[in-house]
Amino acid sequence: MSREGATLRLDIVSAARSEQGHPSMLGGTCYGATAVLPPTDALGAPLLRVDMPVLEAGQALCEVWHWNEPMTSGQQGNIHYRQSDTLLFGCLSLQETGTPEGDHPPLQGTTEAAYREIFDLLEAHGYHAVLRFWNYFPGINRESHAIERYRQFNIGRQDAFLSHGRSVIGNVPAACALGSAGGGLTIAFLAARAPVTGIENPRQLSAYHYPSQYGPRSPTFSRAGLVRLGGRDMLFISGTASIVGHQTLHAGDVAAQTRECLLNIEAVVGEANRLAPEAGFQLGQMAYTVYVRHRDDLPAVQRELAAFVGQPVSAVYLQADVCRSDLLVEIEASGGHAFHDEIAGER
Ligand code: 3EB
Repeated sequence: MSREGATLRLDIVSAARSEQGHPSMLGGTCYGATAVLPPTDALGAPLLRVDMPVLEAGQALCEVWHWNEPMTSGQQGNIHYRQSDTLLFGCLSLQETGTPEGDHPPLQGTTEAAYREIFDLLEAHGYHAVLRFWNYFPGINRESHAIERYRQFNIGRQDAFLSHGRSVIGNVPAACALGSAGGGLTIAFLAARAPVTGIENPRQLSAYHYPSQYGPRSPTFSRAGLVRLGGRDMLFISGTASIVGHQTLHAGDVAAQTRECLLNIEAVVGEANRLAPEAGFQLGQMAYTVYVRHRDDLPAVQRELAAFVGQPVSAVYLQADVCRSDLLVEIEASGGHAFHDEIAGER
């Protein structure tokens, strides 16, 4: 059990500040041009480096998780990680390598290898439940071997879940998957010893039941993960897009897509509050990461987010490709009671 009163906090800092480190740093993700990102293991806390333009702020930014329990850091294979008795954050970055036979697309095999390595680590350290996966790789909508790369990724991810005896429907981890500007396959994950409840969205078909028109294997993620940490309920909402049922809505209209995303996030928050009535999750308490396909769409997305959530919104805006070519925006969020106030106090 985590200590009563231990708090998980998300801090948004410049890349330069993240390098100063802090004893409560659990780990995080830095976005920007690779050359200006801090090293992966700055002061022992793992930082995932993602080659992805930061919009609005105009400088590389890091989303850093802080957790006030005693922690230790380590490296196992390709994974850098840091853990307490309660939580483990890890990340890895793999170049895509093909088999000499070349029968499978390289990204599929690299994805499977990455997830197998992650599950090996989590099993060895006794963390069964994953709160969130963050997945980034270049050319997400590009085709090779007669199949779109996002779909190759889905095959490799699902194969790793299956080979580790994990379910690929129902209580699966929350996640996001975005196209970076460059680099290899880069993945971060946050795992807990406490049980995590997968949340689905009543407005959407569960992604793990998507029909085969979106690829031969359905994506393995749930719409959100709910967990109790340090006596508080915390919610981790997956990347959320303008999808109702299983269909993309509002192709070509970024403002309408943003509103639909937010209606989906609102529905997920409603589900979480139904399952944990005492949590009282509110949109205004969440920290948002917003992935915009076209940088010129940023003002419209910001306007819709402010109108829906109210001011001030804690949000990081990034330029990324989204996993269906007709999606223009994807939004993820995390938080819990007092989470946003603590972030606001930090900035
Ligand atoms: C969607 O709802 C949009 O493959 O891990 C969102 C979140 C999306 C996670 C993933 C994909 C993923 O299908 C795309």
